[in-house]
Amino acid sequence: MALRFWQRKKKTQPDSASPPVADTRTPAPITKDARWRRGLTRLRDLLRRPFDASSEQSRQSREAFFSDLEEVLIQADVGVETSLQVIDRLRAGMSGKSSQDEAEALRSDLKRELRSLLERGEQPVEGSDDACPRVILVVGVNGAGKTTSIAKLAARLKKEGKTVLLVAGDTFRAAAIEQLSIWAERLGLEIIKHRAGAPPSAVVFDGVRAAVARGVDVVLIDTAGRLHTKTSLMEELKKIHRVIGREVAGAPHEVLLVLDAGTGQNALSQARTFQAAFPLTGVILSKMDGSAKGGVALAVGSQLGVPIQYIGLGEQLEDFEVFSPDDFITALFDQPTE
Ligand SMILES: Nc1nc2c(ncn2[C@@H]2O[C@H](COP(=O)(O)OP(=O)(O)OP(=O)(O)O)[C@@H](O)[C@H]2O)c(=O)[nH]1
Ligand SMILES: [Mg+2]
Repeated sequence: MALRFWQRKKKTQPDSASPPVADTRTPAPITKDARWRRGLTRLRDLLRRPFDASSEQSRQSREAFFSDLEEVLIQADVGVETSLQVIDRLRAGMSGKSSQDEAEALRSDLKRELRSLLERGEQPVEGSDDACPRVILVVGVNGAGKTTSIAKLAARLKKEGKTVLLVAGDTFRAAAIEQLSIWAERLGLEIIKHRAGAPPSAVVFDGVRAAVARGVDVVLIDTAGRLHTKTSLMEELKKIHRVIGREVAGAPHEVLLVLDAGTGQNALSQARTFQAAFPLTGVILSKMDGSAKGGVALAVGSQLGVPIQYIGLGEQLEDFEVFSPDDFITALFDQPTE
């Protein structure tokens, strides 16, 4: 995946003096595994239901289990078609097997099936990993979590020793510019912004130029989720995309679509609309913590052909992880080890 470049190109330069995250909260640090599990609690509880002892006792047959599971997958917004495919494959895998340790066999087959759905979205992303500046355009519908995800990603990159420039490409609302400015200040990052109402492509132009001039490693461009002008959102985004490409060859190197996990299957139709405008290199699946509909992660993998690159597991800066099918499946099915 494209994000390997951050790991590969680690610099030795130390992080700046004030830690970016410390001022937002001070609880005891929790492990990555615990963060994943906490973020996926609702989906995990839902998926556990067909395996519950009480369901097992009242269940008359294996078919009744499949029917329970089908209901749960659909409820989790995995999508009807994908859910039915999963059930068919499980059914085929179990045929001829004895009923000894049936629940365990089904659980392990289900894990395998769900992991394979996630892995279908994991194809390599095109584009140079070594571009400097690396330009990342962040898009998504209103309220999806774009600005927050940019702050989380910026904090992560800064921690890895990258220099990051933020660009307030959402000029639609003054509050949007203010929101990103507050993050920039908190994280100790530079920001390029214009006044509210200015053309978004103009601030993006200035932002990319500044990034080239200053030699920053990564430019993160925030965008509006809606527009109230005559221009449609997609047309405006296409224009921004073109402006970036004119300033830096091969840019934007990443176009990350933020999808709110809670919007379930609707997230897929949003994604298709954006995909029709320009190629997406990845998805940030936000607000996974608040949703039992996070099954959409499985549908994104299997239906969009775009990898989920990051996952938002809460409102805090550190509640943001590089997406990993293994971590996802472990958090859903395995008992904590600590
Ligand atoms: N629980 C939770 N809340 C999140 C997450 N990501 C974002 N949020 C919250 O979602 C709300 C909207 O987030 P924003 O980042 O402002 O969304 P946006 O896409 O920039 O919104 P617009 O600029 O209005 O289009 C905020 O209250 C965030 O704190 C997440 O992973 N988990
Ligand atoms: Mg925003």
